[in-house]
Amino acid sequence: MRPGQRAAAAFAAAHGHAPVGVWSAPGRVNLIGEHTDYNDGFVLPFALPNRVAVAAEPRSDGRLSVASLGDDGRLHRTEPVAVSDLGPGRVTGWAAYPMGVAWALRTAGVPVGGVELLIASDVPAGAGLSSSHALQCAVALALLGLAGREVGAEGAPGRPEVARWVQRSENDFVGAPTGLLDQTASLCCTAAHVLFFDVRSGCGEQIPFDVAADEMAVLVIDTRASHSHSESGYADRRRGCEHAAELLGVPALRDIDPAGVDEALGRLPAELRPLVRHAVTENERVLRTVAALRAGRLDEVGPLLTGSHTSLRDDYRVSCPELDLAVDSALAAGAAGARMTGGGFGGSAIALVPTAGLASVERAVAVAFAERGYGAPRLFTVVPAAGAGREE
Ligand code: GAF
Repeated sequence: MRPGQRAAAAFAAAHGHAPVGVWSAPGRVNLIGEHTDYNDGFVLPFALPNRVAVAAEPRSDGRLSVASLGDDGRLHRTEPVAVSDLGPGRVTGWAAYPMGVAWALRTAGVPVGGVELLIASDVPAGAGLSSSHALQCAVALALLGLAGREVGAEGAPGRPEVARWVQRSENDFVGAPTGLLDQTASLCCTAAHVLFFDVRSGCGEQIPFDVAADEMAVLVIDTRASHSHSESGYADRRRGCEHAAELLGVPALRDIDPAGVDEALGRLPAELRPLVRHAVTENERVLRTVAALRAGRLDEVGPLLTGSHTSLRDDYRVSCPELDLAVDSALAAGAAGARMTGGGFGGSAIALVPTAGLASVERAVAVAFAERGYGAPRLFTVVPAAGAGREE
C-alpha cells in the first residue's frame, strides 16, 4: 500500500472514521547543485516516487497531536501541544518538524487551530533523500487545506511561498540553518522533469528529464552511513561561505564571476578558498548540465556529476569514505557519472548508468561495500515523480 492509503487506513482504525483529508509530499534527489542554495545559487533536483503522507482532521481543543506509523505497524504518538503555545525551543526531537510548520504558518498569518495528524512514509529516513522536508511539506499542505487555503486554490499561498515558510520552521523552530533546496524540490517539482531553480530570483524552470529514452537510468546508492558531525559540518561550511562573501564585499558567493575566481581566491585566507572554489564551480556545473539537457546531450551530464563529487570531496570536504566508495565503484563498473547527493557526511550517492550495465554496476557497488566491511547499501533506480499535493 502507498503511504497515503496507509495513513488513511491507520487514521480510520485509530479514530473510527476517515480523516478529513490526506496530503503527501515526496523526498528528492538533487541531480547537481550542492551547497549552492544558501549561496543564492542554482540547484537541479527532482522529486522521488517515495512520499510522506499525512492524514488529518481538525481538533476542537486547540491542540496539535501527531502520530507516526512505524514500519512495524505501530503508532508512535507525541504529547499533544496547544498550538498557541508553540514557539522556538519548546519542542524537541522529531515532533519539532511537524510542530514547527504549524508555528511558521501561524506566524505568517494562516489560521492554524487544533489538528490531529497521522503520518506514514516510504522515504528512507537518514538517507540524505530529504525525508524530514517531505514530512514538513506534507504537514504544511494539510494545515493549509484544513484552514481553507488549499494550495492551488484561488487566493491561497503559492508553492514557493509555502517553501519559504517551511524553511523558516526549520531554521528558526528546529534550529537547522538549511537552505531552500529541499522544500522547493518537494513542493515545486513535477513528474518527468528536473527543476532548474534559481534560489536568488525564486524562478524555476521544469526541464524534461527522461534518461530512459537514452537507455540510461539514475541509480540511488543509499550508503546507510551517517556521521555524527553532519550538523556542525553543515553549519561550519555555511558560516565559511558567508564570511568569504563578506570579505569579498558581495551579497553572496553567487556574485563571484567565474572568470575572476582566481583573483577572488587570492584575496581570501587559505581555509576559505576551497569553499569559494566549490560554490563558484558548482554553479557553473549546474548551468552546463542545464544546457546539456536542453540540447538533449545526456552524454555530457555524467562527467559534470563526477566533477561535482570531486569538488564536494576535495574542496568542500562534505563527502565520507562510504560515499566515495559508492561513487568510485559505480564509475569503475561503467557508470557515466556519479556523485553524492544532498548535504553529505553520509546518506546517498547517485549514478547515471547505461541500462544495459545496470546489473553489473549494482553488483560491483555491493561487492565493494562487502569487501570494505561496510553494511550492504540500499540500491534502487528512480525517475522524477510528482511534487506535493492532496491525495484524498
Ligand atoms: C541539505 C540542506 F537541507 C539543503 O538546504 C542543501 O543545502 C543541501 O543540504 C546541500 O545542497 O539537504
